[in-house]
Amino acid sequence: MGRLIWIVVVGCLGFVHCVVGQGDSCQTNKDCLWEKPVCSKGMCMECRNDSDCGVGRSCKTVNSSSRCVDPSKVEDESLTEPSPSKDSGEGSEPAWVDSFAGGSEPKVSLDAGQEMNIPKEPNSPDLNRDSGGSDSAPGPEPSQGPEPSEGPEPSDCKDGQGRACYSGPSGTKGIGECKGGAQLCKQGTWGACLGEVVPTQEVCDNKDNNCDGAVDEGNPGGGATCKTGQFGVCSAGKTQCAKGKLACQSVSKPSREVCDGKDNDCDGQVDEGNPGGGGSCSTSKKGECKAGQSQCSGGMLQCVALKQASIEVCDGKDNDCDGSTDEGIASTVCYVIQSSYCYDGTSSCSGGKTVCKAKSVVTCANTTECSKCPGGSSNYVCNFRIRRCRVR
Ligand SMILES: [Ca+2]
Ligand SMILES: [Ca+2]
Ligand SMILES: [Ca+2]
Ligand SMILES: [Ca+2]
Repeated sequence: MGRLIWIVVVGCLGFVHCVVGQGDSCQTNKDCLWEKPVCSKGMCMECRNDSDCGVGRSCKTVNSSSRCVDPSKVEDESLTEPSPSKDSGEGSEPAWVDSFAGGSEPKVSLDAGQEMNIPKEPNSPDLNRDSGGSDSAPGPEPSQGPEPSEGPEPSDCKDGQGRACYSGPSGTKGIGECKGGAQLCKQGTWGACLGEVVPTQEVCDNKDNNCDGAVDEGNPGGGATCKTGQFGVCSAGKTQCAKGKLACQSVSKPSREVCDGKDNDCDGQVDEGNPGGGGSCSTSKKGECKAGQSQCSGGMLQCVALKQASIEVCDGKDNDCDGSTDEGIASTVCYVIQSSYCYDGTSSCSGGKTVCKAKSVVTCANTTECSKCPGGSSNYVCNFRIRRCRVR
């Protein structure tokens, strides 16, 4: 009798409705648990044959008590009468409910042929840890068990059963980082899908995170402004995902130097070599200051005068760049030969040349006094009779 009580008490631990005796109140079979699945005359009764137990279970009689059991889980009678647990926790299940209880971590075959470990759930009971047992051992009060308002949902799997699983979008499994996992059946429902990898946002890691078949597409994490460390226009860069890492890539490549105030060829020098310049041009100035050459300056081609303004001299040019040629040149005393005699006079600038206009004949007492005349004294003789410097 004690053995029967123990069966009933322990059998009740993992189930919602349980009373000692032949059944609980019911209206239809749906109100009854599968252990006593038959609603008869308003009470849940023990099974009479396998058909009362539904698919996958059979009606087994142990010690004059009939119950629905999973034949694959029942190896001997000791499993139907589990030893009392040292823990008196609520919701404890007989060992034959959870085929993994007390065992090592199960391995479930995956789609790809690989194996993964499925860790046992932390609350899994282990009623087999003690082989002793006593009829008088007190079990938990049935009334302390969970009391859901409805009976368990119809089982959609067999406890202990494993299967491959994947919750990501179709077409992504096996692509990139995505892979399937495995799940276990527990208490008639499938558990979480363990080990699966579903699509995530693409990041720069040389992997296909979103499982679209492309690795690091769309420059993930890139596009920010950065400095490349190079000179000139090659300095400005944007972060770019390359080979799984963000690097600063130059926005502009080196090009031929042009006059723009920038270092186009990225050699550290701006507008070097007078790019685009060197041609002849005219400045806005006058006279000698008008002729110029194009010069790259300040990022622009400018016409720079070849000559600067200078003192006006008699050369037919506008040396001081004021728009007037040979103007304002002072007259000086000069000497000139006229009719073979030396004359002094005053200078003037005409046609870009200094001309000496004879004024009066140079007189002399000796030849030495003719030295100031054009060509010097050796070019003259002093005519003592008329006292004039006459060309030899
Ligand atoms: Ca991708
Ligand atoms: Ca340069
Ligand atoms: Ca430049
Ligand atoms: Ca001049």
